[in-house]
This record gives sequence, C-alpha cells and structure tokens, in this order.
Amino acid sequence: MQITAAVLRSRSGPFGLETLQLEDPRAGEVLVRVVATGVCHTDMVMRDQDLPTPQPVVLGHEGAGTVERVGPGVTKVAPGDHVVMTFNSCGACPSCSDHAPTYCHEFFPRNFMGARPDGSSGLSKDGEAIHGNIFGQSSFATYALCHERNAVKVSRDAPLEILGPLGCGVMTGAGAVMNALQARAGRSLVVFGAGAVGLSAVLAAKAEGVSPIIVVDINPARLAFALSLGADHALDGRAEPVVERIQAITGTGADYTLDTTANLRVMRQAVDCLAPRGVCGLVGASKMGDELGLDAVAVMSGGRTVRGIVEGDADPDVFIPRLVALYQAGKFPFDRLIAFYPLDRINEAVADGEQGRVIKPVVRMG
Ligand code: CXF
Ligand code: ZN
Repeated sequence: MQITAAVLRSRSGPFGLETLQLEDPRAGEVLVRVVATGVCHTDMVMRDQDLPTPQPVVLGHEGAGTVERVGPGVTKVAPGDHVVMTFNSCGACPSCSDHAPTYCHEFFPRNFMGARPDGSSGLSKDGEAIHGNIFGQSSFATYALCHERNAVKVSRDAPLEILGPLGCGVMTGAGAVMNALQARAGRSLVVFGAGAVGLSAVLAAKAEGVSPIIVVDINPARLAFALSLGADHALDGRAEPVVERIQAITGTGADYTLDTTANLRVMRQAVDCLAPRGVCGLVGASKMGDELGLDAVAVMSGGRTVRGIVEGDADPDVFIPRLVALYQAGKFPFDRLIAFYPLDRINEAVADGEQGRVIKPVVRMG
C-alpha cells in the first residue's frame, strides 16, 4: 500500500515527507494505522548517526494507532484494536525468557538497524530500498508495520493520540521509578534532568507517594514546570552546590537517584548524593567508551548501588496498560508533557523538543 512517511536522507538532516510503498504484514507482523507518534531523543541520536542506523530511513518509535490488518499467526491483536507500539525484542534469549525484554540480547539489532532480522525492509520507494523496522515500527508515517511482540493492546476508552510516548520515553521514566528502583512512599528521590523521561519519573514518584521529590536541571522554565507536576524541590544545577543541597534537604542523602542526562559530571553527583544503601539508576545513554568515575570507598562502605536501566525495566504488555489505567484514574497526568504537531510540521516538532521549548512533541497523522 502507499503511505506518507517522514524520510531521513542525510546525517542530522531534516525529515522530508515522501510517498512510500509499505509491504503487507508478514507472519507475526501487524499493520497499524498510526494515529500519533512521539518524538524521542533517541530518534535524534539515530538521525545524527551517533548510532549506526543506516539511511535513508523512517524513524519514529513511540507510535499509537489502530490495527488495520494482521499477518499469519498473529493472535495477540486483531483489526480495530487500539495499540501502542513499543521497543522490539527477540522473545527467545535468556532475558526475554525471564520476562526482562528490555535487556534482550538482540536489543540493538532488533531496534536500531533499520531492517528485519533477515535484512529486509517493508518500506520502499519505486524500487529504492528505504530502511524501516526502527524499534520494530518506524512510526513517523501514516502506517507502520510492527510485530505481535511489540504491539501492546490498550483500552479503547483512552485517548489514542496521547498514548504513543508510553511506548518509550514515558515508560522509561515511570518504569525506572516503579519497576527498577521500586521507590517506596516516604522515601526520597532525586531526578537529574527535567525532560520527558525525568518528568515522567516525577509523575510516577508522585503517584507512589515518594517524598521528597527533588529535581535538578539547568532550565528555569523546566524547574518551575517540575514543581507544578508535584516535585517538592527544584535545584538549578549551575547555581547551587547540588550534592550539599540534597544532603541538607534529605538529612541522610537520597534513597534513590535517577540520572536522565548522560552527563558524566551529573552522573557522578547522582551517586555522590546517595544515602547509605541508596540506589542510583542510570537511564541516559552516554557516548560509547565514556568512563564514569566513582568514589569507590563510598560506594562500597555505604552499600550503595549504581545500576543501568533500559526502558524502565518494563514488561510492556503489563506496564503500559497499568500506566493507562493510572492516567484514567487521574493519578498520572502525563498528557501535561505533550504538545501536538501535524506530520507536515515534524521538523518544528523536533526543533521545539531539542531546544527545550516542548517536553514531549507528538506528531499527529490526521
Ligand atoms: C533507548 C535508550 C538508550 C538505550 C537503549 C534504549 N531507549 C529509547 O529511546
Ligand atoms: Zn525512545
């Protein structure tokens, strides 16, 4: 079938709308009419070739839409279902077998390499191969082919146009707090970076009764916004001695910290401000080869933990419907992070997100 997609044809280049051909769904695949899709920082990492995603390519990995058609063997979803598309995973490796698909041993090729495992792409333009299958979806398009495994059925009562970011950025922040850190009510949390992931962590922490919630950023508007979402303290990372301030607020140091910045200096602060037995989650993706320095005695003698977290440790089939239900109950208002753009303004959506004017740009197809 013919679709309209935002195609990337050069490193750091703009997205251009083109008419492409999309194959019919193969065995295990699902054809989705995309209603809306979030823009995630990782799309920009792929755009800038900081990861070796090949071009020309259709990016986009926070799609939500309705199932149009399913390929042979698909039983999990049916035409008409509302779905959120999330990251892809193999379903067979030790992590997937252990319900830990965010640590799939094939995470990299299944999500970043722009092709199915057999090397094919469902996208083309008059015979020219266009890379697709990004995060098993490539959802900067009016239609996307995803897989039974990364299609998550969601309630028809929820507004589909806001749900896409639950597939990556929002799930990453909320899952870091709820699944990975398992942050408890009455314990302290510091979130470094008030972007989509960090603020989703704040919303989840609020829903769980975590207290106090401290946010550190260098953008005053984002700090003010974090307070309006329920953070108790907002610290300007440039103006304040951050570690000392956190020690003063908490008395003991923080029970949990979350770095969403991938800035090595900030990551060090996220470890240095931990209470004894505190846990620091690293969510931001640093550059390959970056080394993080730590106070080895403090980590060892305080029983402190430093751990990486991918996609919020989520089992998406369980966690995304849980977030939808929390949203519907008024306890997780992640729609406050979103600003909408039509597909033909996708470059504006990207610029507003990158320049910090918008927390979570969402591109609507209709
Ligand atoms: C990514 C972030 C970097 C590690 C792999 C998963 N998530 C999506 O944006
Ligand atoms: Zn993402």
